[in-house]
Amino acid sequence: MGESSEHPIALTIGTAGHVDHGKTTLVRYMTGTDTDRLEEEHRRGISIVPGYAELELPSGRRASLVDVPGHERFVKNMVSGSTGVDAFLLVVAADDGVMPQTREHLDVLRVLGVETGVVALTKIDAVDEETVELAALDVEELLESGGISAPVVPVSGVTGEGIERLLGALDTLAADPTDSRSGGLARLPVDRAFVLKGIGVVVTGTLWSGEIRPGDILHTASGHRPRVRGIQNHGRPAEVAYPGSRTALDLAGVEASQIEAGDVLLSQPMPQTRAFDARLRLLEGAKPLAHGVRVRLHHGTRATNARVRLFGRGELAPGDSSLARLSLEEPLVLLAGDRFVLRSLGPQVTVGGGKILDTALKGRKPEPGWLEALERGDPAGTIPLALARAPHQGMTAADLSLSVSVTPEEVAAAAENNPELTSIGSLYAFTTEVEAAKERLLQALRRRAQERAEDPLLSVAEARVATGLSVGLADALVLAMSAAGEIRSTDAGIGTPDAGEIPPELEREAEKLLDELRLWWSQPPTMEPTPALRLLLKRDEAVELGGTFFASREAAEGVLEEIKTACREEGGISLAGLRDRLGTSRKFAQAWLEYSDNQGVTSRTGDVRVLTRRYR
Ligand SMILES: Nc1nc2c(ncn2[C@@H]2O[C@H](COP(=O)(O)OP(=O)(O)OP(=O)(O)O)[C@@H](O)[C@H]2O)c(=O)[nH]1
Ligand SMILES: [Mg+2]
Repeated sequence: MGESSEHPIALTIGTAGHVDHGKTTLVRYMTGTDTDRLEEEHRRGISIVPGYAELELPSGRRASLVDVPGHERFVKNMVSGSTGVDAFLLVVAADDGVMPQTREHLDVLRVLGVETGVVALTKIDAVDEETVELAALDVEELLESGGISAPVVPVSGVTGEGIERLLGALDTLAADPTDSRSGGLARLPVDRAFVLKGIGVVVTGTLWSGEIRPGDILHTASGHRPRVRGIQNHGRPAEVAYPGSRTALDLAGVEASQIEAGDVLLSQPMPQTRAFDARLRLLEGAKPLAHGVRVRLHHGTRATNARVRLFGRGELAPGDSSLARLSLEEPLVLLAGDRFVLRSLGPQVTVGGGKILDTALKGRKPEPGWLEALERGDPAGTIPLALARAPHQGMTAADLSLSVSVTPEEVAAAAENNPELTSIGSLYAFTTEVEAAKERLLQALRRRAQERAEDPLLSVAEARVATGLSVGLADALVLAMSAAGEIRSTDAGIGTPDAGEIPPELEREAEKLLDELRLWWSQPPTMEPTPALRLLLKRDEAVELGGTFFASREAAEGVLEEIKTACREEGGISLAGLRDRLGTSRKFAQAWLEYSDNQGVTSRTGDVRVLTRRYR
């Protein structure tokens, strides 16, 4: 437990090398673990699937070793095992020298961005010194051609000769804290999923980023939400799975049939991607790659067929690179910055690979300028470009982290150093956009205050509709502007700072109108609902009759009294009866009777109104 908290970013080392060159033997010598777990591996004397062991280094630091198979038929398993490793342990048998999968594995590692490591020149007990020297030269040449520098250590996995030096060299390797660029997202590509009797569903993998703790709810791409019951790291219970660590999870809430090797467990739901834009690199030894060709794409512990579309060229030459769009036959959970490996479909060999630049294509045409900026990876350049794609919305630091592969700190620094960027609430947006949005919001509120001085508040939703702001930006603006006193925010809605105070002119107008209504009494003229009238209605000083007549509250009460009296005296009142009592026209009598019905004073039986029970 002590060790893991001292080294929260775990070092993961992946073996590499041609079949039978002694990878598993070396791992067993160094760790005491036989990584060939399968009966078939023992029977055939070769590794088939990746195996895992813990290695204690001379400094006391612990590393995870991933032992991959060397046979050419299992390169796909090697690719899956090598995903998430920080460094390589390339094993070359001194009696055999550099062989095809020595090269192919090194190619895969380079494509995956794993360029540091150590070479073990093994089986030195079985050959003379001269053969060891020749093999060493062979290896040096291979490394040089790949532009890689790594110590070459002669060893024997049988006698243990040279192992101490090898461990010393491995101890100098650094783990890559890849975590911060994914905004804290935990991602675990599953390499094994099985059922343990008495425990349940167990999955294993190398945690790419983020942290996982018991009790966490994780998400699969197919929508399952397993809960983490327990965590193990190399067979020991662990409180936390740290980025880079070898992780076994005991899961609740998921059936064995719902999760398999190749799935990705995530700390938050993520959309799957069917196409992405990338920088694609073709290996020196590969055949030219034609526009439109189908290939096998390996990402994490998953592989799918894909079609390659090269941007602005018909063919990619060996050793060359191009921006390209890859369309997948099966969707995958991908993030900008992820590496992928491409293998040909015909003879299945590794032909190249690359780095994902953009997964959020949304049907857009390729934009080389944008992709080149993403590729340069300079936050000061990419953040404005990302914002420019939906300028009215703004983006959170987490959105930006996921879409252009920057850390939240880089987002904050970029916003601080660039006056064109502003942070508002949890959003980042262009200063001009924020200013314009503020102005639009204020205008909408001022317009409302003018048109409806008696009811000047808008709900946030109404304000959004009126201004066309996104939900996130509207909420952030409302919070920021009300905190700054630029708008007034109440439970009833938002308004200009002085919203709710009735302008004196309107007050005077309303008073004048009320006087007129009182004079007209039961026979008001038809009128439009002006602000002054609406203010009287809101204050209950005026009432509405059938939508076209408005009378003073006193007149309405007087008329209702008249109706009640008539009913009590005569048992009911007809239209003509009320017309005569009020000395008015049928039109007004009709409107008042309907008003009386609506107020629950009378109800209609035939041509006559009678008092409702309440007023009898
Ligand atoms: N003499 C000698 N034999 C070795 C040494 N290392 C491995 N071997 C033998 O070489 C054979 C292959 O060794 P493995 O460790 O299985 O080779 P591998 O690289 O893991 O093979 P794959 O995983 O199938 O690619 C076995 O018979 C080992 O006993 C060594 O240092 N000296
Ligand atoms: Mg092996």
